Amino acid sequence: MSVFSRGFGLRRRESDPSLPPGQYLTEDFPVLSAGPTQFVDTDDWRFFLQTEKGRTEWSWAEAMALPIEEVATDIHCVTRWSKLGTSWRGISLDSIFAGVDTEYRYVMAHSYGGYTTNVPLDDLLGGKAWLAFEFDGEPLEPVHGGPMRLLVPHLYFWKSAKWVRGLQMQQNDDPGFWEQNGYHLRGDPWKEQRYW
Ligand SMILES: Nc1nc2c(c(=O)[nH]1)N[C@H]1C(S)=C(S)[C@@H](COP(=O)(O)O)O[C@H]1N2
Ligand SMILES: [Mo]
Repeated sequence: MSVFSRGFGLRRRESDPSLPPGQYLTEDFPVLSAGPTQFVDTDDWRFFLQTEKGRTEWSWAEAMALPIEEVATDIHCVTRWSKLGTSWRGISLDSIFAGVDTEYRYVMAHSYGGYTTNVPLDDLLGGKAWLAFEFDGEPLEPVHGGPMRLLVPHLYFWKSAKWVRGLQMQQNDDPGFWEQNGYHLRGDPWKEQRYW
């Protein structure tokens, strides 16, 4: 009986409509970093937005004064794990970009430690992306990108830059770290945009 239930559960999972094609469920939270974990004190943390017209910077206190949102979302790594129903707190990128004037349509996200990833501006606006500083009701751990990471859950998780330091507007969709190494320029998990 229990064997039958397990088998049934497995089949249901395989056809789970919240799993993008080729993804498998994980219950834990794997750590994937291309380099060493960065330890950035919130006293030293700064966040910049650089456009062709100028630069805006936020201290930690200034960022915390922006509207803070609760985010419940699924996340999908290109290495095929997906984690459903994760909960975060963060600042909408709409708040960061409010009042910012730019003609450029692409963004390069920069991290402490040197990681970069490119994202079209449209994928960061409209309630789709956040600067996240809490996971599961706790301050975001350094291994997962604390004190602050980008959270762009509708794209593969490599776009969610850990230890995010700033965003630079760019005229063209120039590739970031993984994108230069063969990952797709956009990375939509529902279209399986893994590599190119
Ligand atoms: N700064 C930085 N951000 C990063 C990475 C990294 O190596 N450095 N790896 C990316 C990849 S490939 C994934 S899958 C996720 C992993 O996030 P996690 O370690 O919190 O699971 O972070 C993304 N953001
Ligand atoms: Mo990844």
